[in-house]
Amino acid sequence: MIRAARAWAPANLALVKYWGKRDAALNLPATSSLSATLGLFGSEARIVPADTDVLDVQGDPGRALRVIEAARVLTGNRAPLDVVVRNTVPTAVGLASSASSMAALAMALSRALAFEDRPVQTARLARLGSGSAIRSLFGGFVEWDAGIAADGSDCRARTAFPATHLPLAIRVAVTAGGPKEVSSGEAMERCRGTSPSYEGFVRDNPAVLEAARSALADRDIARLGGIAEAQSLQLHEILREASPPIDLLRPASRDVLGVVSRLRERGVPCFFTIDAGPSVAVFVEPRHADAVGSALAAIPGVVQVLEDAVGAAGARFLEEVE
Ligand code: 2P0
Repeated sequence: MIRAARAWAPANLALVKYWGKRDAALNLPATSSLSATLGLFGSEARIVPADTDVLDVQGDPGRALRVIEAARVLTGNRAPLDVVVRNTVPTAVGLASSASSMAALAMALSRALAFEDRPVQTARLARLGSGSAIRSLFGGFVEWDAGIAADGSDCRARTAFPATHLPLAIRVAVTAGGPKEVSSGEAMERCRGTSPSYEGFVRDNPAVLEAARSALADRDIARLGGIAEAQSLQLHEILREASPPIDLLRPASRDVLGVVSRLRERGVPCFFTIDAGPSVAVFVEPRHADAVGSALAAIPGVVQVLEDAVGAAGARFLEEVE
């Protein structure tokens, strides 16, 4: 028996980065991370009973199949499913569409296959689809512990601070369309195996996370921004150091960094973060969001500026199912 189910999950942006796995089969991260959940951009998953499996997933269907198979192993329910997953965030430009889509899918499966009273299992399934998806289950500023247990039982995520603790607007400078050439999972493995500074990145992670947590507790945008920008630059340095090198940034991405720095010199409290793609997200006090948006839109090579903010809520069920 399958119940019809619909779920929505927001995307998230990493301030302290997850990069590399301590266990690839269980998809356990080598580093703990801290992210901000978005308010508007995300993904919707819809599941209805079917005669045979139908999978219509925007993005990588392999990830979705992994999550569905894990849900079937968990419940023993192998009834056919009609699954649709749609993103409201551009796919594969480094805006965590796999995070929101896999979080939405795991949520929808939990209702369709009746394990919604087991949130730890929903979190495990989301993480199997995409590591960072576990963070999209929660709202506000989210911490995801790498943990040390071999079975992943201490690899958990939670809201560390609600969105109201430090209200921030987000403007995303989209600098290129089209899918990424290297998947995050493959890029992580290459960095782990070949980038000289990867080991230091992992070693420094607990201290970086603690500093970010303390900056957030103090509502100190300048300190938090310094950490997020350093993490982003370090991530992309590790990528360029890999063999063969991975350079995900475009000239316009680098131009955005210069504009953010000039805005800050003019007294606008803002900072950037870049995940695994060429787009750059800028966090800013809401009263300065329009100024940041206009400055980003004026940069040649910025094809679109997305408007969002740190969101209060993580993944949730949508009640009506057509
Ligand atoms: C993050 N990223 O913390 C980091 C920073 C991108 C840059 O997590 O292999 O799709 O599915 O666990 O979660 C993107 O990688 O990787 C990511 P998998 P995922 O958000």
